[in-house]
Amino acid sequence: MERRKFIERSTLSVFAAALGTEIVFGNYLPPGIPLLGLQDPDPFKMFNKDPDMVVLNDKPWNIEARAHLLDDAITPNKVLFIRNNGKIPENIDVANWELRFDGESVKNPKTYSLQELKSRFPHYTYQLTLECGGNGRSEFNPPAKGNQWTVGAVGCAEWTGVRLKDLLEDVGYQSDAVYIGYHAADQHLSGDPEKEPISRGIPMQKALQDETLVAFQMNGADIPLAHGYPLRLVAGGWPASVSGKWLNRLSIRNKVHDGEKMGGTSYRVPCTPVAPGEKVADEDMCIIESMPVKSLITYPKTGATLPLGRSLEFRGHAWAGELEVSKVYYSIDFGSSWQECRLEPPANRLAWQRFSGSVRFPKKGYYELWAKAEDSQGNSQPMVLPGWNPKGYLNNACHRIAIKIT
Ligand SMILES: Nc1nc2c(c(=O)[nH]1)N[C@H]1C(S)=C(S)[C@@H](COP(=O)(O)O)O[C@H]1N2
Ligand SMILES: [Mo]
Repeated sequence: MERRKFIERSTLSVFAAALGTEIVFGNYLPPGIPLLGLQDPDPFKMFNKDPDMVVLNDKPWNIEARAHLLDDAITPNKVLFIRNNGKIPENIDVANWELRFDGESVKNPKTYSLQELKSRFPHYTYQLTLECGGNGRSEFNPPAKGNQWTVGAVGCAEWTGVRLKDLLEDVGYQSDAVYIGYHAADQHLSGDPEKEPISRGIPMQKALQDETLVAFQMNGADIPLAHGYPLRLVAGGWPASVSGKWLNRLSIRNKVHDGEKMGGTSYRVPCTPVAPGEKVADEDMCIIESMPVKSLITYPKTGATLPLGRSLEFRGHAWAGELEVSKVYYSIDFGSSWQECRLEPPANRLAWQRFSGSVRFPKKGYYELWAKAEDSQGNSQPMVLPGWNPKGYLNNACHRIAIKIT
């Protein structure tokens, strides 16, 4: 029998990981037959996620973390949020997976096999912060349609792959190239094969950064299925929607990429602030690029109690899109006074940074611990909601947790 007729081993191992056990006769599974077990109604088991995560939508799957789950420096798969616009591809034939380069500005269209990508180009590993542009959407008023993310659509996993710039150099492109658009193997919810759930991208200068990867590993193993197996674009510091999962084609464009969810109110905000609820003309909307400065208290969990006289050791992460975080402050008096936290440098550019502090409370009672980060250009997180926008993007308001001193 031809080997081709069977599902590739490494695909099986990803499915096996998702199912939490070996697929005993997996070698005999013909391609095109989806595994029943992958339609498991228990999303936590199916995606190998912590049961403390919160499902916001099941068609498509959208699952967020809670602040205290995100305490690790490198976000493990168990707690990394899932944001899907369409259906996760089910019949991944990794042996025949290809990445094609095309577009108006490509010198000559070129296709690489996954194997070629891995063997022909040097590998790089970076910790990269990916935050959904809609993280924090639930707080906007008037409310914005879409997944009602609170604070957990962010993570900083370790990604390994080849540099997009190395691939672009190898492919060759004309001097009029301005944008890279991605295309992927996930399917539109309507089932219409002509429609793409999402096809976004990045300008050339972001594509050519050292840290912009075409990745095949997350946290030292094959990328989990829900996060883009077997190949993913990863461009840290920008809305995670530009990091195309299940990547199979990159278009080198001579204009701003016009794929699905590049226009209208998708991942675009008013170029200048507007009043909440105001209608905004299409030409006054700008594409979101670098994400704004933000922080998250990951320890303790909100609602923690502590005896009077003990100091609270707290910690979290701060990030600032393309920039570095220069300071993080905390307050226990509702922002009336602020103290500086300890702050560590990032593991590499575009990785989030650990902050920590130690605080004593003056008497028994209810307190809130607030955190506020500032980036290297002096931009600071707002205390309350930042500028309203039609789809509720870019909420980088201060994070706060409740503490009771007994
Ligand atoms: N092919 C594809 N890529 C995609 C998406 C998608 O639906 N399909 N969602 C995007 C969005 S909006 C976000 S926020 C991130 C989420 O990545 P994660 O699910 O690995 O956390 O993937 C991006 N890449
Ligand atoms: Mo997103």
